[in-house]
Amino acid sequence: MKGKVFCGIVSGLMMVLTWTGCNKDTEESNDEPLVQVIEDQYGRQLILHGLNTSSSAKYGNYLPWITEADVEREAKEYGFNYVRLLTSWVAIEPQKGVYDENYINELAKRIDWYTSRGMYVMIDMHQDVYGACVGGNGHPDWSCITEGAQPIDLTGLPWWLKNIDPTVIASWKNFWEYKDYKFLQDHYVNAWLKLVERFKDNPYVIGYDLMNEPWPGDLVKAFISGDFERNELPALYNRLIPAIRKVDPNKYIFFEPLPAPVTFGAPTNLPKMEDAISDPKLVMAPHMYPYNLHEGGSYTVKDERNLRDWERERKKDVRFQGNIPLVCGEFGVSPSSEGFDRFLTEALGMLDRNQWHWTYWSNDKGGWSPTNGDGTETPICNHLVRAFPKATAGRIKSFSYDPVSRVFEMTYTNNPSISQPTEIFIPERHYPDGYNLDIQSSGDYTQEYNDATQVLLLKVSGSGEVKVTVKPE
Ligand code: IDC
Repeated sequence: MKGKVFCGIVSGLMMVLTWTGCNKDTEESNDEPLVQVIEDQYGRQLILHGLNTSSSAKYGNYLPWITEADVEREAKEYGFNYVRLLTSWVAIEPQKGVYDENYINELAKRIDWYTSRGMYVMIDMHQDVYGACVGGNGHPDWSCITEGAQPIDLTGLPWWLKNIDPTVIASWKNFWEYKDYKFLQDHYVNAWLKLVERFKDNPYVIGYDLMNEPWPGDLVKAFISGDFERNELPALYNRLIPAIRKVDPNKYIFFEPLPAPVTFGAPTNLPKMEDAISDPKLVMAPHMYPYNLHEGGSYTVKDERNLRDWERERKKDVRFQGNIPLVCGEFGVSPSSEGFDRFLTEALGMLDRNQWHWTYWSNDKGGWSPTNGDGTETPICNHLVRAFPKATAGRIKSFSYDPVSRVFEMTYTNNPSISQPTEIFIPERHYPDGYNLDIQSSGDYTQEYNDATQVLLLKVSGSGEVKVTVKPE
């Protein structure tokens, strides 16, 4: 019964949001190229693949469960070049105005495990359901202002539905009420600055995900009028972005829309976000969870529609935001869901087609993870480990990898002034009998495969188009 009620709530919300529409009048056209890309310090275009690390960091000592060996495996065996590393406000500022330097040092140690291997770290300020004080995680107890609201019993319902608890609603309402509770957002900004100051000089810390799945207090403003995304949410971003830019003008800043029903493919109402530097480095970082799959069901026709809607709407978003890059910060599926492999094939194909980056939810062992508790792989792993252009000395026109035929294709325009080679990850597991490499280029080229990293290094002269095809023997 409870399940039915909440399905009804969700479907209702989705209809309202679709009907509310979005504030964009850009028309879709399928062949308009994305203009802005994420670049490394050499000017190469990056494509970022990796894992959310970790849900376990929401609790206890707020550190992910990983060891350095797990990071090594991701870099070498899986070819990942990216991580969405969870931290939280409570971990940084457990008491008002008191920062936990010991925690920040431990976090820095983990960050080094990645960055010393040339992997990029995006720091995610995570929360689910506000904070532990109201049954969630992320925001510190001292920031919960519930003003006498009484909790209701929501046991047995999915975790995210706890967001309708009156104590959660009250905490969020006051967090967004900048006029009356200025100190809350001011402290949130300062907690961010603490991290930014610490990590700004590490070129492999690629940027900052301002808030995981920002949730409104006023549900009417969020889901009926759309005003939460037009006012309160950008107001916080417009405090955070200039504050971060004063300390760090270089890294990418990742911002998220209202999570639901954007995650199912609905439009957003976010206005165009402005960076506080002349050459903006903003990245949109929405999540993608088709409804049935997220609740453990199978990949239904409705979910397929969610995925198509998501692609269409996010294309509109990035254009509206000025052709900015996009990272799908979270998507995930249980390997016991019927159709999970078709979902992964379609979702990953869609992300590649748009040159969008991703971090899979999550690396926590078992369940949706690519690895089991004993370290063996789940069926998820073979999907996530795929051929892709990690870094391209030029601009990608298109790339794709077909997990059935195992054909990887890529076309890019070479930029000979970039000193570093193009790096394409070609996982040996998918080419047990070796692979055929075909390179079409008007300029001379040299290529070399590094067995240890499973990366093809390609150096091309001239500024012509280069076409790379990899096929199994
Ligand atoms: C989930 C974890 C689950 C935990 C729950 C609440 O998988 O074990 O009980 O959080 O903390 C999100 C959130 C992300 C969720 C994930 C999967 O950002 O924290 O993790 N999800 O439900 N938004 C949509 C899905």
